[in-house]
Amino acid sequence: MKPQIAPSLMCSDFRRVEDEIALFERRGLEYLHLDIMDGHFVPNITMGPPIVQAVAAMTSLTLDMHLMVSGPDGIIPPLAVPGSPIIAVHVEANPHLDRTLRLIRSSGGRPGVAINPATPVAMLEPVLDEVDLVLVMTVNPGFSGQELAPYTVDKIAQVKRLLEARGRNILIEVDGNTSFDNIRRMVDAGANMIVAGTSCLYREGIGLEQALGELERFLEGL
Ligand code: S6P
Ligand code: MG
Repeated sequence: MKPQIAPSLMCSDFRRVEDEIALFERRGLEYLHLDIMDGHFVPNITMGPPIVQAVAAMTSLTLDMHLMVSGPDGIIPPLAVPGSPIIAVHVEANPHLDRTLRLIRSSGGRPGVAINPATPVAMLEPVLDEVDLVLVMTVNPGFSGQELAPYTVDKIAQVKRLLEARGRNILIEVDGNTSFDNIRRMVDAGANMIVAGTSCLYREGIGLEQALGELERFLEGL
């Protein structure tokens, strides 16, 4: 199956964000990736519940929320939006990961777990049967436009093997420097959902619609 494209909203041109989201809908995309940062777990701040709610009100795309937030439980209820959103939390951000995943499920979300480049995949093992998505960070979270941490591609393959051993066919999302060359290796390793940021979709000197067409054709040719 063709990998899913999840455009990263933090890379959008906020002067025309509604038009950009409408383009994704017209082209039949299913997901929109929202990066939620707290200035503590990562050294940047992006958006919180009011913006997430405003985006939810303007689209029928499934929101794919990536929480880069220390101790995220308090922010999960205000992120409840219609349409079974994905809410992925970092394994490093919380000593009570199981509780958080249950809270996401009981708030109407689909729980996901995210992992930083330098965190071993073994940290995910206990919760692999509890989540609908694994998010493998291939850059250090916090910013777009960064270099790939090359050793993370093998972590995608490790996650894929662990899931296969459990007979679980869930989303394996990859986030960070998803250039065309890197996407090829990431998909070969097992990724089936690509966060599309500045490396493949929101590119300098090329319109969003044209870039999306190129990305779609590239994925079809894989
Ligand atoms: C980074 C965030 C990502 C970025 C995306 C940007 O912390 O989680 O979702 O928005 O990585 O992509 P690129 O191609 O600019 O690295
Ligand atoms: Mg992200």
